[in-house]
Amino acid sequence: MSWMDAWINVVMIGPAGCGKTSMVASFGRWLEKELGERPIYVNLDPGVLKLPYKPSYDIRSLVRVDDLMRDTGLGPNGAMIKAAEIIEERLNDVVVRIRSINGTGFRLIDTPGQMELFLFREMGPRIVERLSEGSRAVAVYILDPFLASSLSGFAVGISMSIITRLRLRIPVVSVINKADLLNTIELERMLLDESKLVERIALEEHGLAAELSAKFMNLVREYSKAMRIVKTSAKTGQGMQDLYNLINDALCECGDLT
Ligand SMILES: Nc1nc2c(ncn2[C@@H]2O[C@H](COP(=O)(O)OP(=O)(O)OP(=O)(O)O)[C@@H](O)[C@H]2O)c(=O)[nH]1
Ligand SMILES: [Mg+2]
Repeated sequence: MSWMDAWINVVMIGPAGCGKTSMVASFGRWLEKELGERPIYVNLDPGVLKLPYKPSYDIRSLVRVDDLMRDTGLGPNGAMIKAAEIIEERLNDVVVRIRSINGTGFRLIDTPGQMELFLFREMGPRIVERLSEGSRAVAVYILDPFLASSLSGFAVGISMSIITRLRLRIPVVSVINKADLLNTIELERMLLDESKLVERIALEEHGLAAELSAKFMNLVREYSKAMRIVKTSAKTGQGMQDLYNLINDALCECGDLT
């Protein structure tokens, strides 16, 4: 294997507070302990205050949201956008620094709390494209566990993972995190059984919402045939082997999960 093939970039993405940072730490620890891997950790969130892992590259060496708020008087959202602009201006430098870190194996990438800054601006797609050159990459879309506890919410979560696929142009796997906290509905079973799905939608939704949910779930089911979703807990470590398998499958030449 040449150094060019050496990295597997794993980009953690999902809505604010879904557990991206915790997942980077938890999955990294699992890789170290169970597989003897030596992953490197990359923080791309300029707004985070405390990290539960030791980053080999930290975007806060370039820009910090708290400093920007103090120095410019901007509020948290304005400062976040300003930070994204600064990162975009220096993007080449950021990529060169990350690529210069020696090693092989997993590069675990933590992304900003506000997912739209990473996905809908140029920052995310461009960084991912540059880090993927000569390496492999997969995004882990972390579904909001509260959304995933209803069918319509689950459909919204899955649609975001499809948008992630479209924007980052790499395979995406989905997990429902915080499994230790919530009773997520039996999604897998329901996705496979249309009559149960229709029954459930009728129970949860009414009128136009029911009609829309049913149509949307059909779309979701089409995708879900090729997409396994696992439940994880970044807190207890539950589901890390499943996540590893999912990532492996997504990277396997025989199948692109999305
Ligand atoms: N119970 C439980 N709590 C979790 C889990 N994963 C994360 N948390 C908690 O959820 C909160 C947010 O976790 P983070 O890892 O900071 O989430 P994030 O997506 O990085 O958050 P932002 O970057 O601020 O958007 C923290 O209080 C975590 O301790 C989990 O699997 N179970
Ligand atoms: Mg975070």
